[in-house]
Amino acid sequence: MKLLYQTHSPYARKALVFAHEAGLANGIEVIHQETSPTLRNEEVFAMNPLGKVPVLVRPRLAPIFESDVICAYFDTLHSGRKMIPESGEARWHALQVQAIAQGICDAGIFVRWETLRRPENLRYPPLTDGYLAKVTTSFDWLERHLDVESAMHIGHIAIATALSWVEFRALADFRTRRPRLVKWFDEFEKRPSMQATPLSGETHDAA
Ligand SMILES: N[C@@H](CCC(=O)N[C@@H](CS)C(=O)NCC(=O)O)C(=O)O
Repeated sequence: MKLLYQTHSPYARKALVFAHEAGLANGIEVIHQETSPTLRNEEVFAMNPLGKVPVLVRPRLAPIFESDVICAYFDTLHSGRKMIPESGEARWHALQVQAIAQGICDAGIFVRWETLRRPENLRYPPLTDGYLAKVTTSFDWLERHLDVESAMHIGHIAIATALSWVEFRALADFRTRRPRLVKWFDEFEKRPSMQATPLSGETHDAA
């Protein structure tokens, strides 16, 4: 299998960390791709009509895109404990936490567009503030609700890769007043799956 990847994408890293945790990483060739809504990447569009990474390219089977779907597929490929709990409240909590992580990254990318990339005269600061508030309110939700004691699940991987990216891009401070979350995150970052997948690089928006 090939994973169309980006070294600065929290979503791509989520899929790759999941693969490491599932013991699948050795069977995956990781191929870096630059993507941007303002710079079309034909190789990625050929596999994913949304033009985004990650994309999992499977021999003789259709490509799979969207990190949630790729992780769900990976979870079917290993014989260990499932990292997406199959039933009960554990399942809904893990998926809820994953959704919060996705929301943090989506809002964070939006903020980067508004603050760094959109021409200055077209920016609208109240929108940036609104999106940043979603990010910081999500940190507070995680401080209260993240199940830091449970066995590792998809939500943990998604949150760790999201927070690591928030820090990498200096988007917002989650460390102040969130000791429970920070303690858990600092421990999680030591895992070999996180150490093997460091973030690096800048987004390329123009040819
Ligand atoms: N919901 C998607 C988000 C993927 C995504 O936004 N990837 C970014 C890289 S961080 C991308 O390829 N963006 C290109 C674009 O928006 O055109 C997922 O979870 O895989």
